[in-house]
Amino acid sequence: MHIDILTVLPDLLQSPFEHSIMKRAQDKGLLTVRVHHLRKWAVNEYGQIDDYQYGGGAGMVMMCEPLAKAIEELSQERSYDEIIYLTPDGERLNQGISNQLSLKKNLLMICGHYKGIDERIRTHFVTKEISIGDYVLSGGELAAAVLVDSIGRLLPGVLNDETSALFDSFQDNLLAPPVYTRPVDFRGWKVPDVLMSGDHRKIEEWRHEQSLERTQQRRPDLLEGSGL
Ligand code: 6GU
Repeated sequence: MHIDILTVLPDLLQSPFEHSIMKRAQDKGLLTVRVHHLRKWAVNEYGQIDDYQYGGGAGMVMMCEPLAKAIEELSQERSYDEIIYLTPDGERLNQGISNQLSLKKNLLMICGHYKGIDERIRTHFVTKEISIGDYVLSGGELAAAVLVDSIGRLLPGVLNDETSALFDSFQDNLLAPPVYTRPVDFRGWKVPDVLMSGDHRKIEEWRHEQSLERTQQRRPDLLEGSGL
């Protein structure tokens, strides 16, 4: 998969993909991420990419021209399956959306800033609008990092058995069960006996029960309509 990201703060997107699973995905050639500075397509030599909004009011709006030029130039190199605008008024991200996007080949992500981007770019170029939750961030960059991470780890070959996405919270609409490691007794707090029993069927049963219980307690909304 190839992901292009358009941003006015490219530095903010340097480190997030240089570690751990995202690094491995790129080292293995399964994922390429290119961060593009929108100022490259600025309307003048001052690097202008935003302007006051029509109708008045505080806050700048990201202009049509830099975004349109950037999108068109990048589109000559590859044909995008989705052009995604990260915005708090987009569709709220969930595992299902990440699963679907992980099947695509080329994605372009646009990080908004200030009051957002000119509506005409949303109408005529953007194919999908995503929010990562009901709170406001200063810009779309951290949201793009979240989205790339959640998609990247799903690409075939990125995860091994140990990190398999099959057992993630949400992959089956259930939260993950509790986990323990050495020592078996820490300050008198013991690991559940069943995990030391060596009975794999019993362990799987226990884990499933714990998942269900945890989901019922913390996120009953995930169980509604799932038939569980
Ligand atoms: Cl995608 N962008 C911004 N600026 N704030 C957000 C968001 C995105 N998702 C949740 N809050």
